[in-house]
Amino acid sequence: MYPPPAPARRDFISVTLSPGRSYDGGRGLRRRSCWRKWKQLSRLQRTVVLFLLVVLMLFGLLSYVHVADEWAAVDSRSAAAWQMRPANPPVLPAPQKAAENPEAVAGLSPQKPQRHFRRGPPNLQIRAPEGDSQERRQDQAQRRAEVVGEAGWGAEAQRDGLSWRGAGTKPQQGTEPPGKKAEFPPRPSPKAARIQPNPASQNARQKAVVDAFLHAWAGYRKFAWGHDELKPLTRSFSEWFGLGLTLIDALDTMWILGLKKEFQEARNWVSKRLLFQKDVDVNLFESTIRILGGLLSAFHLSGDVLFLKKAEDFGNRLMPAFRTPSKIPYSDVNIGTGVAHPPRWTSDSTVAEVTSIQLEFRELSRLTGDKKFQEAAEEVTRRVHGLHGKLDGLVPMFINTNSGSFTHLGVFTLGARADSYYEYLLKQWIQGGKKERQLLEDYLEAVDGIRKHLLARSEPRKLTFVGELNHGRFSAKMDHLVCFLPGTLALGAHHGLPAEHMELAQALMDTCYQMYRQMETGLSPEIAHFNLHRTKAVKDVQVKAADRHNLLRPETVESLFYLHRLTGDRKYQDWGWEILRSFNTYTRVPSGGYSSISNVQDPRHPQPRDKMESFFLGETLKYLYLLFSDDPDLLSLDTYVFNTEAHPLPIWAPS
Ligand code: DMJ
Repeated sequence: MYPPPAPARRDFISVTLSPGRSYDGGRGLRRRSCWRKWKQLSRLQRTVVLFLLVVLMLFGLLSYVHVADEWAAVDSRSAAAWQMRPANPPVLPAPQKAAENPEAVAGLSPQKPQRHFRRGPPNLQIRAPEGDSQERRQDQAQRRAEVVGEAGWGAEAQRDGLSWRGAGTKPQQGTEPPGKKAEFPPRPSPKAARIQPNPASQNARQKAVVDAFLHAWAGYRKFAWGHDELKPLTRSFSEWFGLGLTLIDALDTMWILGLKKEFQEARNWVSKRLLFQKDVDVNLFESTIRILGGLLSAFHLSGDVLFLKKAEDFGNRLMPAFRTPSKIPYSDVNIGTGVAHPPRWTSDSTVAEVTSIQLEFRELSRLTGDKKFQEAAEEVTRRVHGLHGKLDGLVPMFINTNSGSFTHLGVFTLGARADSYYEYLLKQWIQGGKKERQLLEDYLEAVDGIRKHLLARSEPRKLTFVGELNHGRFSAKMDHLVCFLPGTLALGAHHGLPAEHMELAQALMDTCYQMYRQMETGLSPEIAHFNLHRTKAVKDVQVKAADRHNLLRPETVESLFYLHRLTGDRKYQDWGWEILRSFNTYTRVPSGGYSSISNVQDPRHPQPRDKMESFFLGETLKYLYLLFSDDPDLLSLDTYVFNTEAHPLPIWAPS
C-alpha cells in the first residue's frame, strides 16, 4: 500500500520494473532487459527472490488442495443428503481396522497413573474411552431399540436358527480364529444347540441345584435386584461396581439350568438398565471375568446379540487400563471417565489379574473383528513370558506397571494373586486350537515347577497338597483357591498332556475333598494348613482362627466337575452332593439367598456373614449342576473352555 522506502543499505533488495516498457517493446528486448536487471542483483538478492518465489508457489499449491477437499466434502454431503437412509441399519458397527502397532491405537498411549478418589467432586472431563459422542449414543439407542424390543428379545436367536430348547435349524459351523475376518453380524457358538435345558431331563441332584439356585435368586430378586451382591441376612445389598454383578454373572447359569422366565427377566434388565456410562472405578480383572465373560457366554448360549453389544461397549471402556509405560495394565479403570490407575498404595498389579483376562479379550476381538482387545491382552502374555524372577515356570505375585518387572521376588504360591495365571496358560492354548506353543511350554514348565518345589504330603492320610515357597522356605499352607488345580490338570491331560497330570489331578482332588470332609460343617475353610508331622493328630487339615471362613467358593466343585466328566468316576458326584447338602444346611438363609459364613468348624454357630458372592450363582451352582449331569455333550470340553468365572467360551477350532 505504501511506497517502499528508499534503500538505505545495499543489502536491501530493489527490484524496479519500468511500467512504460513492458509490452510495447519486442519479446527479446523485454527478456534481455529482465535478464540484465537480474544479473545486476547481488547473489544474496537473487537467493532471496528465488526463496520468495518458492514460498509463494508452495502456498498456492496448498491452498488449492484445501479448497479442492472442501469442494469434494460439500459434494458428498449434499449427495448423501439426497440418498435414502437404510430402514434397518446394521446392528453392529463395521469392523475397525486393527492398528499395526498397538501403541498407536487411539487412547492407548501411556497415561500417568492417577490416584483414585472414589468420593469427591464429579470429574469435569467425563469422556467415554472410545468417543462416546452424542451421535454414537443416539445410534446405539436406535440399534438397541431395534434389537431389544420386548417381544423381540429372542428374535436374533430365532433368526440364527437357535431356540430356547436348542433345536438348531441351521447347519453347524466351526468357530473361526480371530486372525480371519470376523463375521458380521457374528454368530454365537453353534454348539449351543447341544444344550437341552429341559426340566424333564434333569435328575434329582440337578433338580436340587435348580432349587438352590431359585432360592438364591429369589433373595437377590427381592432384596438386591439390579445391585451387585445380596446381603441375605439384612435383606439388602452391597455395591462393588454398581453394575448388577450377580445378575450378569448368573445369566448363563440360568440358561443352562433351563430357567427361561428368570433369564428373560434378567435379560430385560440388561437391555434397559445396564448402562456403562457412569463415573465408577472397576477392577480390570474382576469385571473382565465376571461382566465381560458373563455377557460373552450369554451371547453364545442364547444367540442374543444384545449381550455382545454390551460386551463390546464394556470392553472398550476397559481399554484405558492398558495405557501404562510397560503395557502391563493397571488394576483399576474408571469406565465413565476412561482414567485408569493402580491401587492407592502401590504401582504394582497382581500377576494373576493381568494374565487372566486374555480368554475374554481374545474372544471379544474374534467376535467384533476389532483386534485391539486381543493385541493389548496378548502383549501382556508376551511380556510376562520373557520376565526374570520365575522359578522353574512359577511366577511371583506382583508386577510393576512402570518397569514391567516382577516385584516381591522369591514368594511362590498357586493361591491368591497367582492362581489363574497357570489356568489361563492352558486354557488359552486350548481356546486357540492348541497351536500357540509358547503358552503350552510355559504351562508344562510351571507344572514341573509345582512338582519340584511346592508338592508335599500330609500326615496321617498322606494327602498330596500344594504348599507355598517363601524365599526358599516351604510353608504347608494351601488356599481353597488352589483347588482349581485338579480340574485344570485333568483338562490338560484330556487335551493330550502327560498322563501324570491326571494322576496328580486325582491326588489333589482327594485333598480338596478332605478340606471339606474334615471340617465339622462339611465346608472347607478359606485356607488350610497341612499337618506334616507323625503325631497323634487325627486330622491332616488344620485351620487358623483367621482362616476358618467359607465364602461359597467354587474351586472344589469346579474340579469335581472336570474329574467326573473326564474319568466317569461317580464318587466325584457323591462328593459334590455332600458339599451341596452342607451349603444347604449351613449357609441357606430362609428368607432367600445363601450367605458366606465365618466359622466352618462350629456347626452350631457358623456365623453367617451376610454376603452372597456373585460367583455362588455364576460358578458354584453351575459347576454342581454340570457335575451331576452324565451327558458329556452338555457344554462339551472339546467345544468349550470355561473362563475362570465359569463362563463357557467356544474353542476356536474344536477337535
Ligand atoms: C472367582 O471370581 C474366580 O473363580 C477367580 O478366579 C477366583 N476367585 C473367585 C472364586 O473363588
